[in-house]
Amino acid sequence: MKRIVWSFFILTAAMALQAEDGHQLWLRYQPVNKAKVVTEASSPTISIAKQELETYYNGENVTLKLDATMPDDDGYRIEGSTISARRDAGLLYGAFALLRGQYGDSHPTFNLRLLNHWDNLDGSIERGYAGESIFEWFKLDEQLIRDYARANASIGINGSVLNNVNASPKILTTPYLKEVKKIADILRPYGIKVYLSINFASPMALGETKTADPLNKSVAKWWQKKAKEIYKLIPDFGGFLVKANSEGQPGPGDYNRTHADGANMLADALKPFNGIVMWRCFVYGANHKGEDRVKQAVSEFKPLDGLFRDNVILQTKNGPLDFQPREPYSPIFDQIKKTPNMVELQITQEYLGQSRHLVYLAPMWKEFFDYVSPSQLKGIAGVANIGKDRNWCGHHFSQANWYAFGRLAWNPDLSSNTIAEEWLELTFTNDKRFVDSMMRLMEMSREACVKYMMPLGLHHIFKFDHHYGPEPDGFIASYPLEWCPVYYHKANNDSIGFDRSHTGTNATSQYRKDIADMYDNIETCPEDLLLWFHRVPWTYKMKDGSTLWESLQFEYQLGVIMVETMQTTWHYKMRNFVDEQRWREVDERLADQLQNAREWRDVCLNYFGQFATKQ
Ligand code: GCW
Repeated sequence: MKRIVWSFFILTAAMALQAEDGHQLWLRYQPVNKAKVVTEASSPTISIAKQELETYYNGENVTLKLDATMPDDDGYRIEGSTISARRDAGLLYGAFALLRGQYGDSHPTFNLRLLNHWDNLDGSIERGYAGESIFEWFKLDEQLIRDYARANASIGINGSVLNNVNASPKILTTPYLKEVKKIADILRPYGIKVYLSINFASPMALGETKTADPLNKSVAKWWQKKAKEIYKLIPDFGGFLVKANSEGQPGPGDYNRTHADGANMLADALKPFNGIVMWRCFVYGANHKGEDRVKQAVSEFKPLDGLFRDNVILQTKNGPLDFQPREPYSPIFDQIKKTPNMVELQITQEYLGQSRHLVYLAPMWKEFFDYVSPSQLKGIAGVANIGKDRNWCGHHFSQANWYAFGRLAWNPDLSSNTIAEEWLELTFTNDKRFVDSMMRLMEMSREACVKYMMPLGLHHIFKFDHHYGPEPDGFIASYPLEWCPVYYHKANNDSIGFDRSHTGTNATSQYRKDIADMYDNIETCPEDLLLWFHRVPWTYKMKDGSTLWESLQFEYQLGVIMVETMQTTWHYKMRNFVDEQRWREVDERLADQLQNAREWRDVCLNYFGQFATKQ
């Protein structure tokens, strides 16, 4: 009897261990304990590479070799059963590549491949849809942080900004810095550096200076001392990320100083330790109040180009507005030539159905790289979608966006399909019947989202503040116009759309010549950005001869049909390929997504129809 109970217990425990709750991400290798790893080099990073291979590699022998003749980056070479790299992080990346079955030479396109966490010190996450922050101050779950580090290392991410850009000054106090050090110590062997977002007014807010004026000596001194303290605890600390004079955050503008004055003061404090400042260009409503919001970043930063220290990088969102499902690229990337640029992508789906909708973002990011060459960029940052939810990202398919971000940060030439295929095989099964269908489904998911949320270049018609559902009639007189949907679509009985051509705000002129010409002319402007750049009569003839109003109805309807296809495919055809829990959780969310897509279509067409059918 006793024995039966005991074995029952073992059996259920084993089943519980195998429960497919998504926590293992794309790292579901089974231990085979077969490989013998030979290496003369040693470091904590190499030990991790060795352990991964010895546990999970299904081959006999692997040699890990540091090779000083290789290019000085995080790349690696896998030849036969030997992995060579210049740096030990390269050996770790090579080990994960080998586990994925990849061979040959591989070098990262960007040296800075960073996650930006918008995590607050109280555990909440701004625009986070997967539970609370994994960075639990003063009660760190070290194993969770280690799992996080391993997942990042497996896709080549090499930096984490731990806290929200709307930063609390408290992060720079000694007790918090000691906690940051603990996290840095866990991340380091995985090749990941720690960075912090800082509040520009920190010294003043903490009561240690009377002002935060960047040209004030006591302020600069405070930052120098703070840098010293940080580097004593964390010798390889990466640097600061700064949101200044934006959406109510303090900044140098509060003292009539420029962004360059502010960034340079911080850069000087970090310089002796090789730290960098990533200064965000997401600014509007301050110095250029009243100007078309999509123009304000260029207006603000272009005159400062060339005035920044060499350890300052300007970090700009991919589009000029705010992480909409489809935006043209930000013209900053055409205009800022003397200062290094970084692009900020958003992995967390603030305006793309959050963790309720299946939207694979790689096609959107690839679209950005169609216009902005990676060679123009020094680095890439992704606003993370990670939280304490058991499956990390809230939606099993949102994990694909974390994965895709890392893979594109390493190699932006990879196709979104290739990445989806890799991820599906690692995360679910390599059964072709599943993988082929799901690749198609993932690839169409972003276009579906654009169609049911913002067809033909409509934008910012999201519900106020939480940005989840539709609110095309949104207007609250006491809010800045730039937060009101009606300001962006400007629908009336004649027309709809925002004229950003030379007859309007002339935002098109901020682009390089060929692109400016293309967007400016209604005939050559891509139809999927038509209402972004042009004000168009409802009766306007589209390229296929239908009217604008007919096309708008068609697009909304098609968006819904695409989600129906996604939902139907998963519901009726994928069940046999996926474990019960993950199948059910995705199925429930797809049902919600379909309902939401219908709501978007109905609310928007009802609203716009009031105008469109008036002629
Ligand atoms: O997208 C908007 C978000 C804010 C965010 C801001 C920014 C962190 O709605 O929540 O604040 O952009 O990027 O600074």
